[in-house]
Amino acid sequence: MRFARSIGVLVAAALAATGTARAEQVVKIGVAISLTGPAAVYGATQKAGVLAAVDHVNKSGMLKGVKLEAVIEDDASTKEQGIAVFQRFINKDKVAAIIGPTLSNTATAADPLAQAAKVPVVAVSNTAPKGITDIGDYIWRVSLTEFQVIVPALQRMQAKLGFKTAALLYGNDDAFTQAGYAVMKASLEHTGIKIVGTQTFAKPDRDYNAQITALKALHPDILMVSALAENAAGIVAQARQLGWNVPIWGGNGFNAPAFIKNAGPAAEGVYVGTAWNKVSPDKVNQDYLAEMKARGVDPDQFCTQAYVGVLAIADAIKLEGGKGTREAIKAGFAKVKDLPTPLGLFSFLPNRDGSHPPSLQQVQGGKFQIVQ
Ligand code: 1QQ
Repeated sequence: MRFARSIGVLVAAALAATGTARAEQVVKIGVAISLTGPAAVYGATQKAGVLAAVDHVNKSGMLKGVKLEAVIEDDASTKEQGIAVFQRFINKDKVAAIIGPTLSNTATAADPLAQAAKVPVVAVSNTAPKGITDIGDYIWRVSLTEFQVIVPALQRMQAKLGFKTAALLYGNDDAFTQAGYAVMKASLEHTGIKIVGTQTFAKPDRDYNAQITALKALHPDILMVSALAENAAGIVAQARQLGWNVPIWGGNGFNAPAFIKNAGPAAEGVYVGTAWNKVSPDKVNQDYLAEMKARGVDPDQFCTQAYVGVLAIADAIKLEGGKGTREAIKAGFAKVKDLPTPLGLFSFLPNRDGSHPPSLQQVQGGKFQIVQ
């Protein structure tokens, strides 16, 4: 008894001396991602990226006295559920920052709530150039826009294929697929490439034969497609079934390995601009790949961008001297510059969009391979 008491006193004294008796500050991050609905293929891998990054940051000791905690909720790929999840994060969980939502379409509806409540948001997969970060000064993004990826990719694609004409096919019921189409159209026109035909579809569509047949008859040198992964797989499979062997170049929706799986052999040769050079020999990227392998995760671009979203929040907290409040994180974001990440050196631009080098990849042997 006496011994136990004196041990207790000793322990208390030791804790007081080292300061470890003080509770760790837990910084909650709300993660609104699509675990169901048409964007679920992206959400599953985003979740793996967030969880890995939270572990990475917490184990690294880079945020002394601060522990990150992810609160993950399904935005169901819809505006309505995105809004409901944001409301919960803002008012009930009282998170310090929000990552997500998965789709630009959802972000256009949910982000204004965070802006009004002054809760910083980091988009990790929204690529519509307009209507995201311009919502306001609390909205930031890690994901490169379609403009940032497609414009440099177009130069490389043209150098490779030397095409002079193009046909366009896009989803007309989604903020991202519409924005991707607008970027494709503008950059083709700017480069002097003739757009010989344009067709549309909607998310619930599964039969694209009429659109493909119409475009095929125009004999374009290339087909550019702005679609989410599920539609993308159907479009590519049906184009090849119709015997159309035109080079196909997809927008960001194609970046999910699920696209390759669902399209099968028809996916071979398809080009996609990407934000992540997965074969980059850079040490940060190689360490990340090893870390993910140890977790049993085969990361894709979306996983990596979600991981970097957490790194950006952690860096913002560090830059604000370990403060994990909403205001501190927002202020810290403005100082994030040349942060070493698996995406390369990452900075936020003055308009709160992200900046780092983009890449181009092609499906070869059933996998995305970086075009060197
Ligand atoms: C967006 C996208 C999707 C294709 C991926 C989540 O880029 O909605 O902006």
